[in-house]
Amino acid sequence: GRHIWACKPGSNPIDEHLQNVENITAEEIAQFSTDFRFDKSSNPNSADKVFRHAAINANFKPYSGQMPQAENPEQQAVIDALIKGINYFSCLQNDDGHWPGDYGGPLFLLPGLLIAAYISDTPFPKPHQEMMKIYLFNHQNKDGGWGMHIEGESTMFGTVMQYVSLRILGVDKSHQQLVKARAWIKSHGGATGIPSWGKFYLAILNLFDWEGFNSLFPEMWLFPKWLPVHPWRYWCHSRMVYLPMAYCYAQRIQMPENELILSLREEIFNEDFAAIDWPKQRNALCEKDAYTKLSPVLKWMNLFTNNYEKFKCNWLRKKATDYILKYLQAEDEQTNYINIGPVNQVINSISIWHAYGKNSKQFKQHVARWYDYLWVAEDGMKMKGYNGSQLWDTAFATRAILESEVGKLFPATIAKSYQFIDLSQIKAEHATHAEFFRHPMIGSWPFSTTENGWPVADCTAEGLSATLAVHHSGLVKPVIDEPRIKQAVDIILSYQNTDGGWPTYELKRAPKWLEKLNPSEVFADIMVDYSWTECTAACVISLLEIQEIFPGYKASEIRKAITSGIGFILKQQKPDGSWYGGWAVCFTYATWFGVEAICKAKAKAYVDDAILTDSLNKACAFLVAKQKVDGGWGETFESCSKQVYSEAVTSQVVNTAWALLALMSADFADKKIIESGVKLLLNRQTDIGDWPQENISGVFNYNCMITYANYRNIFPIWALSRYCNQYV
Ligand code: LAN
Repeated sequence: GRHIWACKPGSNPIDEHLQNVENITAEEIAQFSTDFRFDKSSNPNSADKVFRHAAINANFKPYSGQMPQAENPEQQAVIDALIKGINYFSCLQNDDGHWPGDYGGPLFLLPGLLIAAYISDTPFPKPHQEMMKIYLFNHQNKDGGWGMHIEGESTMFGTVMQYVSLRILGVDKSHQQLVKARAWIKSHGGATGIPSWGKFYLAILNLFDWEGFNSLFPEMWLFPKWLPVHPWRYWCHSRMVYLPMAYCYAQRIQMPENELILSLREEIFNEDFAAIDWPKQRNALCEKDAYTKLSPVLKWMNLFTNNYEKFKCNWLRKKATDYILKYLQAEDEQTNYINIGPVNQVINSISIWHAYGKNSKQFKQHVARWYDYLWVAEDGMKMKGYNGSQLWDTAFATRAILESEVGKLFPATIAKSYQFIDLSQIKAEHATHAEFFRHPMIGSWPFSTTENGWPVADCTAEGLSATLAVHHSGLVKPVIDEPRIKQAVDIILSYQNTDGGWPTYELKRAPKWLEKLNPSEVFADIMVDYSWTECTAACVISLLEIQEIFPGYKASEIRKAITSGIGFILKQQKPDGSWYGGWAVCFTYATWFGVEAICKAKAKAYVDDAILTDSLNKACAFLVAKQKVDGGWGETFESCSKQVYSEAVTSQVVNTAWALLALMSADFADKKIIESGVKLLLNRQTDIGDWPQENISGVFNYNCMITYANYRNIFPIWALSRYCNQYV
């Protein structure tokens, strides 16, 4: 039979095959659910079975190469597991060298895309729609609602967004699951309490009056640049989302009423829609959604900006709107219409559709890119949190495989990943980069692909470290030459903040108090590109590596950068010895980074050795205290949102690997601790060399989780490599 889901997504999954399928039968849908069973109550995380089955069927061969011999059976078991793990993972590698994988998790992305498709009358092909329905239904919680992300408890944001999506996809309101969802919405106060990002999408759909939405004050784009509140200083993700949002707000973009819209107005509100006092709803918030409180300063400012709407100067408004449109089109062009992320992809699409129409070239280019964000797993079709994690995963995988001699048994894998790393380094600047506040990027690496092209500080560091590891292995002829390596170093240096730490995409451009203007109730720390432990550690580590290879290159500058970077890391360490992780779950992740950087710097005597030793001892003591009786470690996503270590019921292979990597890099004296952790990894490995998909691994802005499907392979492989390298 024809299996529309048996596609193999690659770096650019605008899949001809998938797009040209016009229809899907009920039998095929039933077949999908039989082939790929998904049961949220056993684990809300998909194991990426659809892609992995296709890849295994096409590529898998048991390892039949040379077999290194260890001195004793325990060590042999580790070598065997490592070889099996790399062999399996290699068969998932795409022809271009990267590792595709699920990058879903947040539940507010696909609804946005469906709203863009709906208002612009550009529906997805039928099979996509069916697969999306499967996804939306699959992630409903037992109580009838949906969370912000696949592991989260129900929120108004999650529930209303999925509910509206299912209705747009043609599901009847009498469907049992929708009846339950409606009950959840109504018993939690109705959709007036949806957070501001939800209010925005509902306003677009004509399901919320724009009067019920706090002004985004588009004129702020005309502020003088020196003002600390000028939006050019925002964290790029906030900047690039609030930009098209301000356009939509200025234009009051609104779906015309139709039967569905009229019906939805009755379905999701407790009040009579026509009688709702909209201005009163601006700050209304369901208590299930409340994560950050709107600051009094922001409320006061909203009072002013909301009022301004009545007296606004049309000439100024037009000037601001024109500027915003120009800026968002520059972002379109700079990213080849992929955009920096899934949210501005959707809102730029809506803006461009409004400005130029459905048949415009620009809008069609957006629509073509919608498919870059789609992914199919056994839980259905989702929108990913980025256009992928291609470079990031490839760099980690390369370093993981090459950490021991065993990795040299896989030269073809390394040759391919090196090719991807080579291709992904950014080689040119955009003509408009200065005009639109972009950080210089020649020599940098992005998180996903060059087509997306947004440089990231720690992705540059990982790309560089992976490059050096490949060069050191001697497995391939180096093509990333000295000038390119030095460009990467220059970029890393250019990214250091004055506090000694490294940010994500851009230097910290505004003071911390700007966070007071964070208008989102569901994310924290979104206004400023702060320094982070993980980003700092990655950059420091790559600079330490560069020092070994090019000791003469910018020697004193690099030395200074490393010293202040280590200073930042030390300052971030908690009294219990741990570090908080901002980009993965959570303390084990950042503690791995912190420990690794400090260990590597230790040999250099840049910072007082006693201070470093003390920090490492505390970190190791922390990790040892968190080891579970089965030898593993495990955290839940609540470590991120609550900022306290939240132990998972069962050990997690990914957390275990991070803890082991940290302990081994510190060469922790009690080998039994390390061995029991390694045993857990061996016990959890499947026959074919995979590891199970357990809890969700990634996070952003403290409160939203994101899937890293390849982490369950990369980090166990890395930990086993390190073990082989150090102790076998
Ligand atoms: C990412 C993914 C990668 C991540 C690391 C490189 C791991 C990190 O060390 C630095 C920050 C970065 C680049 C990062 C920032 C925030 C992103 C882009 C994401 C988590 C992927 C999705 C997320 C983005 C903000 C999602 C859209 C949601 C909004 C609130 C705009």
